Amino acid sequence: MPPPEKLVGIIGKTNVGKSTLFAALTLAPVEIANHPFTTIKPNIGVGYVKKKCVHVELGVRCNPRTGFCIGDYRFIPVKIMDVAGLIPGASKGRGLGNKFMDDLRQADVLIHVVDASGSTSPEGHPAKPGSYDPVEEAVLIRREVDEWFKSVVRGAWQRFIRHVIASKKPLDLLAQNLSGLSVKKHHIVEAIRAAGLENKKFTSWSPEDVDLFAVKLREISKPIIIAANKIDLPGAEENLRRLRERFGEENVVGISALAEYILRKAAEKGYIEYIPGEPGFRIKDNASLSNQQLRALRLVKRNVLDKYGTTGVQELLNKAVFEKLGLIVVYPVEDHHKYTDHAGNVLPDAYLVPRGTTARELAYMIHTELGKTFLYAINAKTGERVGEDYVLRDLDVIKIVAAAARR
Ligand SMILES: Nc1nc2c(ncn2[C@@H]2O[C@H](COP(=O)(O)OP(=O)(O)OP(=O)(O)O)[C@@H](O)[C@H]2O)c(=O)[nH]1
Ligand SMILES: [Mg+2]
Repeated sequence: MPPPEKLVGIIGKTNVGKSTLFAALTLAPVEIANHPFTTIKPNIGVGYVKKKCVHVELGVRCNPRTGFCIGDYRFIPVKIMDVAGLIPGASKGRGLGNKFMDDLRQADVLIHVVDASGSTSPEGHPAKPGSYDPVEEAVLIRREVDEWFKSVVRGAWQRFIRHVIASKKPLDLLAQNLSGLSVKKHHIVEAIRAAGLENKKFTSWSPEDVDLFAVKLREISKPIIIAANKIDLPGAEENLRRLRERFGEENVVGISALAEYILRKAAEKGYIEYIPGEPGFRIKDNASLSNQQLRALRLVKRNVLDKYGTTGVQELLNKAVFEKLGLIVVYPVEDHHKYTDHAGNVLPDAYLVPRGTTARELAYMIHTELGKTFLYAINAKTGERVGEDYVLRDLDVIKIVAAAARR
């Protein structure tokens, strides 16, 4: 069984472009409209991170089983979820409240979409660009996200604390109670340390301690990257700079979800050649575009590509998955000379795995039996044998050698 697909959640204030970003990433048909609370039920789809494929280095052409290759790049699937929008005070029941956030309990990383042009009111009503402050929006909405997370953790904590005295392994018990939040034991250990609570007995934690732990746990187990959206509109560039100043350069990506959506749609219909993340596109010779379509493409070029280089959308997803989650890409193969599986497919799988994953852990991800009967692995690039503790490197091509399967 390959590693479970990562889940990227899209959150933010209502009417800032979350569903537009979702549609640009997945090309799934979803409702998009310029008023608050268009999305109510979550949208789930598949998007792709983009990475130079190892086939370039190996001089072969690959046959991906999941995802695809275009030119030198491998597009590897991740799950994307778009949910209803928040407004300030959501944790107190304003707008649609924050219960719908429960749909995101399994998310591994969150993309927080902010209207960098300041053209939506706190309640999500459209306004002239520059009317509102995106930094304030980002701060207020993040607070709502943390309030949601705190309320879920408080519930889990109460179940945990009732049984902790009888428990021999309290950390495992806590992890068990928090498993619905897709939280791992190492996340919990880190959060306890980050909250400065490592020397305090669980039974003497105050409600404030639990809340602080919850916020740290959110930061560690569901890191947030900010998508400063609508960079095509006036004033957004300056706000992008301010958002970066406030939240850190590495935590903010300027995007135009609408521009990416227009390009992806036009490419899907065969009007243009466009590869996500590229700085340009080419209108096909035989494309018969209406004046309106031509105008839209010209605006994308002038207001986004010429000014910022790209629409930012691919960079955003890549940063969320590779940087925030610290994942690398490895290619398991069965034939380490031809880089194929048993059916002769070249480089069939590209796995997204955490940095630090060992050869044996990879074997378990491929198949439990392969993990159990693991003997050694072969680094296909060098032909070297490596042991179970070998720590995988980015773009490794690995064959696992195991004892004959027991029947
Ligand atoms: N100019 C500009 N407008 C955008 C961009 N992205 C989205 N929009 C517009 O913003 C409005 C809201 O878009 P949606 O994607 O429905 O927003 P949402 O956050 O999903 O909204 P709710 O589901 O109602 O919370 C639509 O009119 C979009 O066309 C962008 O990059 N630039
Ligand atoms: Mg929406």
